[in-house]
Amino acid sequence: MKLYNYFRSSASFRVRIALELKGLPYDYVAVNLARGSHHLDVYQNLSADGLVPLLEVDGQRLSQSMAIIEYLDETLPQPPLLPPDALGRAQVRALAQSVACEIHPLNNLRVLKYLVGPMQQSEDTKTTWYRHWVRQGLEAFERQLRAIDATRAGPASVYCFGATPTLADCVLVPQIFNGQRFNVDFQGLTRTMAAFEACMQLPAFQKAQPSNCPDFEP
Ligand SMILES: N[C@@H](CCC(=O)N[C@@H](CS)C(=O)NCC(=O)O)C(=O)O
Repeated sequence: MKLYNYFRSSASFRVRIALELKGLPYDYVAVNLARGSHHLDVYQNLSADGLVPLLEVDGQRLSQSMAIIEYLDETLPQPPLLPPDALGRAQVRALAQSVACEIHPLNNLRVLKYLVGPMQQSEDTKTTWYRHWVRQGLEAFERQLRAIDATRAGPASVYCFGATPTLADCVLVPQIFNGQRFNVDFQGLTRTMAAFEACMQLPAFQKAQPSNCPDFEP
């Protein structure tokens, strides 16, 4: 398996976590987004959308981090990243999508570059934009976690959902790392940050983090 990715990319980080949780070895192919390597023909010829991550597996190329993670979960079911019941799966997917579909698209590299480039906004405006959408999105995430906790049977959750990490944790943790880079205020997001801290105790999350990537640059 070959993962085209970038140490700082949140969507890539999601897949690296899932690969580590599954114990799957992979070749790390760095695509330097900061230097625009994803715009080069060599990468555009591989990737239809020119984004990372891209997973090459069994002669196929898969894009979109959540689709990749679900593929990994279906083809190597242990340890599971989705609950066994339909309701639980819907709740975990909703949590993951709250970050991946509501927060991340407003704040990824091309959107921020467009703000300060063609839209001629200042770096300060860009940062205000970033912090606003991340904070607002994480407040919704916090409410979602609490609402699920209130109705979920069994012992209190350690992670986003239950006693083992799920797809929701694979998506949350990179968003928190990203928010930390922009000094987002996490005050009051106690349930969310408790899940984040619990994840970061696990070797899989530690190994997948940006500072442990071969292309890491401080
Ligand atoms: N929804 C996609 C998002 C992919 C994406 O936007 N990746 C970012 C890095 S986190 C990227 O390649 N950005 C390049 C750019 O914005 O120019 C996924 O989950 O894989």
